[in-house]
Amino acid sequence: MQVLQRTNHRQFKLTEEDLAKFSQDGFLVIRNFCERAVCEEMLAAINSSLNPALAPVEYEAEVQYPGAPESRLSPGGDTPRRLLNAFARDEVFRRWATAGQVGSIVKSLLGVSQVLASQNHHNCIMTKYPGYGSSTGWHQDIRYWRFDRPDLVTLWLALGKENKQNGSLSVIPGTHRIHYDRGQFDAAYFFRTDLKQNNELVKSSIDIEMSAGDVLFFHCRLLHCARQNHSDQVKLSVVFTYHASNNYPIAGTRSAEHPDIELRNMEWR
Ligand SMILES: O=C(O)CCC(=O)C(=O)O
Repeated sequence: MQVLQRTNHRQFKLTEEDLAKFSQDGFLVIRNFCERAVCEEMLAAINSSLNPALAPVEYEAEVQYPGAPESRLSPGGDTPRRLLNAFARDEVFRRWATAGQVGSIVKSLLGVSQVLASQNHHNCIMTKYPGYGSSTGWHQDIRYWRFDRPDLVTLWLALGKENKQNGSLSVIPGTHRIHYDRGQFDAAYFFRTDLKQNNELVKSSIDIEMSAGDVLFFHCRLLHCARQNHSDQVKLSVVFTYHASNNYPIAGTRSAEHPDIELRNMEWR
């Protein structure tokens, strides 16, 4: 697995080898990218958004993934899956999502000179609760996104431990480069695990274990999934998505609903 250690933000620069690995595998993990103090600031902001859960919230009962409560009225029906609109929730998320250090990495990964952050996709805090937090089947994030080109990068920041026990992500390296037939996905665009051809690919999946401050950058076509949370603590991750400024969202779709956000030439703290 591609794993880098942060040394100094100002000097942080991906090497040719890192870029070749990302282009090959479709993801990149950087350890200790976000300082503890900034993670703590985000956790404080999340706590005040969770008790009570401040709208807009997506509930587990709404997604109906395996393990989710049957309805909002069932036991666990009020379990949040995502605190939506992280941009508008607290200044710390805006600072983080639009920071120069993030921008320079995303630009290198996409091979472009200017990138924008989307308010319409991800832009959320993933809240995976024990008990009622559901698992998410194999999928590509691009499935519901509409852009000129299927070339976006997501930044996933762990605010605590993410491992098999508490519902970490798994990815299948290289799957962002494959052309798929529509029939390899079900009606909801999940990758069908009843097909031998698909299962051959799933066999090469790897688990992404992370600690607070680690980040995962991944391509919007990369197949990934996540387990349920079998620990006794909620798992919290901050997730934003980026695209080249000349990769336009298709007008009239959800991808174009709110304006994209320019990145700054400043650090997050
Ligand atoms: O944490 C999860 O269950 C999966 C999240 C995810 O892959 C997504 O929202 O696209």
